[in-house]
Amino acid sequence: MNQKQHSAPVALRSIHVTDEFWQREMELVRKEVIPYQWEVLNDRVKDAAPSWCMHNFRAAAKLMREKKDKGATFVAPTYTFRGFEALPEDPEHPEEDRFYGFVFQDTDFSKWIEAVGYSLAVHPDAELEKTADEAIDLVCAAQMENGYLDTYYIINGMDAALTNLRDNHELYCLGHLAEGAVAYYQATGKDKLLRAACRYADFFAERFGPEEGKCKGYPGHEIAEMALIRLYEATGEQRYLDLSRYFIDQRGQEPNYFIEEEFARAAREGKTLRAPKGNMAYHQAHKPVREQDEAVGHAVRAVYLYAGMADTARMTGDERLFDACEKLFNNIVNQKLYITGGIGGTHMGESFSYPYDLPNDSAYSETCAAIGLAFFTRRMLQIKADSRYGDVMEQALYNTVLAGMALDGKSFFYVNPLSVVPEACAKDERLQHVKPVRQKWFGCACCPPNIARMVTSVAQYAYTESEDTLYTHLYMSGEVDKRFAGGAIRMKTASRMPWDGHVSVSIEAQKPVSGTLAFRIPGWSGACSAKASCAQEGTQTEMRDGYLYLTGTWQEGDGIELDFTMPVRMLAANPRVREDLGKVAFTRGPVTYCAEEADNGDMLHLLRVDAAKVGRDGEGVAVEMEEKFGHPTAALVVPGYRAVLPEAEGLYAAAAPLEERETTIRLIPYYAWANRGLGEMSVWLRG
Ligand code: FUB
Ligand code: ZN
Repeated sequence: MNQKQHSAPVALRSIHVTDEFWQREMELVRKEVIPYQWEVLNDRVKDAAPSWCMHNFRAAAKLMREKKDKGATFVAPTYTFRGFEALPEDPEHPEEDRFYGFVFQDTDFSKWIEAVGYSLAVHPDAELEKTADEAIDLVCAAQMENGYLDTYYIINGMDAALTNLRDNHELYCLGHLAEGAVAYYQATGKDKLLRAACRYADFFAERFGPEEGKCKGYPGHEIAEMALIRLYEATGEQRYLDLSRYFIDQRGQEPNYFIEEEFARAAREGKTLRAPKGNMAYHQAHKPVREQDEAVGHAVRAVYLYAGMADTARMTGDERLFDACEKLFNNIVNQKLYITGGIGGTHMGESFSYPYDLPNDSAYSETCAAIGLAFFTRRMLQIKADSRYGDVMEQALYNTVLAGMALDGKSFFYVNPLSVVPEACAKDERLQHVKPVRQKWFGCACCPPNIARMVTSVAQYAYTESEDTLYTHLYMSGEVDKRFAGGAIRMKTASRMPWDGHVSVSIEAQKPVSGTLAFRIPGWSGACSAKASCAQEGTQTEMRDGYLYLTGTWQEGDGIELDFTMPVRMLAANPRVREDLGKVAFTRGPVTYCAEEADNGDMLHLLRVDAAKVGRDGEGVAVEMEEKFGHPTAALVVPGYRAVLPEAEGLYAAAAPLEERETTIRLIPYYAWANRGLGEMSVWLRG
């Protein structure tokens, strides 16, 4: 691993996004999602599944207060398991002392405060900050003296804390809390939540580790690994890096902690357990991480782990760990990635399926998993700027991540299918997990707040920096400030991505400054040209791993013009993917397209693309800019046919060529589907 290539995300304060496309998304989150989510966290939204999140913090804070007031006479509740998801018997009258919701319900707050932090970093808002500060006061009031902070156990009985790391998410809650706390601290300079997160992390750092007598466990749902690195980077405290590394090194080692834990739990409950029930691959604990070369198990857990592995590999220079990340990345790309940038082929365990099993209508493709894939690939880019990682990051962001949220920011997808027939979703129990329209909220609300934190921080996926290089991974209009050893520059980008491949970069600088500007050459671009006009001669150009490096002395008025051709691409899947054989899908730039009933009528399976007319470079497809979705989008108009239904309704007849009539097939960006009511959708079409 070449240390010199490492980079870190540019601070949000140093980036000013003015991009037509991303600015709209960011404003949606700021104006719609963040306030809406706060209402949901407080169970004030009719027709949306209650969160119970702030209710739980209130209940835990009350317990803590009572403990303080009553001192020695306080009797802590004894652990009562009320289910992985505990709901009130009478939803109208929840009991104020009870814990409700999923065991990880605290993370609804943590993700919200993280998005708030990112938003405040670029858009100060005194009222929002006040609400956030009050929420933080409540959360901190729920923290125990020893630093422990998970309302599920605080309320249900601390005697069982740390007895089910595999399923009960205490370390997941730590991870999200740390991520939220760092974001809020970096935005506001207020460290109350950061101190709480550190105390909770310290609680684990004191109890977990290789030393004798310490717990040998690790997270059942990963995220603490990358969050602890973030805490380490924010505080400089070595113990957080050590703990993250410990979790990574320990996962999947023999004896398997989760199996031992399960036996211990059974013994504690007076039960006899013959064989453990847990599936270690689901938790990526089936073998040590450096030996893992296939992405398996719960998809969100997996990519969160890989992100943590990449972080740790970067921080420690661990080559074997990086190699494992690289193998896992390749495995995802070569065998397990939907063309929409989604991952997770099966709803069974919300998991990766076996190689090349990528069903379209029953896809799971959880929004959080695509977000996790962006986490992982951005971290791989931080180790090594290689456009293969950037391509996948971009594919996930522009397609499945954005599809997770309606264009008005008011409803969300958890599952992101590539083919939908509403009647099938309603009547086929195998598709119970697939919703043909976005939902206002979810009892298990992991995805919407994850979108909020992703979109508000998207600029940190566009730009990373090392001491001497500013990397551009995604193109979005705006400005970024970069300080090199010899001075600072402001780099301005003008781009109409994802609809147009021309990118114009200009430099502002008070004096000439030497440094390197690196630009990603997207894998989708047919051809690319770059022209730098610099006042000072001698700019060096180098192409490496799909990045263009321009090294020189930059001064006011210098500019770079990048041109990426953006052909319409008609793609076929590897024939090993049974579901897609004989079908084609369309992409243009980073955007994947789909056909919707609103444009093409129902029974989309009757459509067939005229591949010959489309042509090798997609020249037979018309690209039409339209305003249909409240912002400019490019639609594709594809030559094709529609099969004519026979008059006879009987099932079978002698085989004969299908009667077809010529038609055009209108495709819209996948992220924009399901914004025009109920209807069919399909990414893959017969071709
Ligand atoms: O377990 C926490 C979150 O809930 C997971 O990341 C999601 O897949 C959902 O199961
Ligand atoms: Zn989710």
